[in-house]
Amino acid sequence: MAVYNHDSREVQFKIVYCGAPLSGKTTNLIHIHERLAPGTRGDLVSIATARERTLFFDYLPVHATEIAGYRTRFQLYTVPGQKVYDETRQIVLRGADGIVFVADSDPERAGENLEALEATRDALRLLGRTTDRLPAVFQYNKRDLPRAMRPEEMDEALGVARPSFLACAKSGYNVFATLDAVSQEVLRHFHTRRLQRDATLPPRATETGSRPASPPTAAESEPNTPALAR
Ligand SMILES: Nc1nc2c(ncn2[C@@H]2O[C@H](COP(=O)(O)OP(=O)(O)O)[C@@H](O)[C@H]2O)c(=O)[nH]1
Ligand SMILES: [Mg+2]
Repeated sequence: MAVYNHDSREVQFKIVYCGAPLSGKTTNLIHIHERLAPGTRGDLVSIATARERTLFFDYLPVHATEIAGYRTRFQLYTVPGQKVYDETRQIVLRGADGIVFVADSDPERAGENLEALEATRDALRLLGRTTDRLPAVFQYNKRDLPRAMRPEEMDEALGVARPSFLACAKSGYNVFATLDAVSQEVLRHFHTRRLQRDATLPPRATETGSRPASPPTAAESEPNTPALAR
């Protein structure tokens, strides 16, 4: 959930990259890290095994623009796709404000995509989140593969009814478009919730004109944009 720090005037959002093992989640974060100016991002923290598989998670903080006088920071995480890391996935997904689901366009990975999508939904459900309301963006990665599945086939296989980004994380194609889309959706949701909340509350004597409204409570933070809906 969005975290406010009134002292440092920062608001933080957590975006989690999910998807099948080896679908390209870490590659997305590596590209983002490489392309952003050092002043706008922190270090990429990757905890991987010797064979470069993500063991725990990857983490990359990204500073964005100011919203209502607050510096906005996006915390990007990846979760390991392997089934054995169910518990880790759960921990990383806790408090997520938005999801990027990275699907592998390799037809041989179709089953793993679906399995990963189910695992993501299960983890969110266990966290008490309504999965049809969490801002999410689907990225169909590895479009450079000659045998890549057709996007419509992938829509059908994954039950995706909304536009997805066709990407090649290895070259960086549409990596930022994906990040922009999920960030916009998270921000839109956040503002909608704040406006809804402000409309139902009497004005507060302690708030000045330039100070944003106080943060939504956890219960109020459930996004209302359809996303991971079946
Ligand atoms: N052909 C191709 N390979 C990719 C692409 N993106 C990632 N990969 C490769 O897929 C493998 C797994 O990527 P990685 O980011 O570690 O996957 P993760 O397990 O989802 O974090 C690596 O060898 C990447 O180089 C892509 O767009 N096209
Ligand atoms: Mg990884």
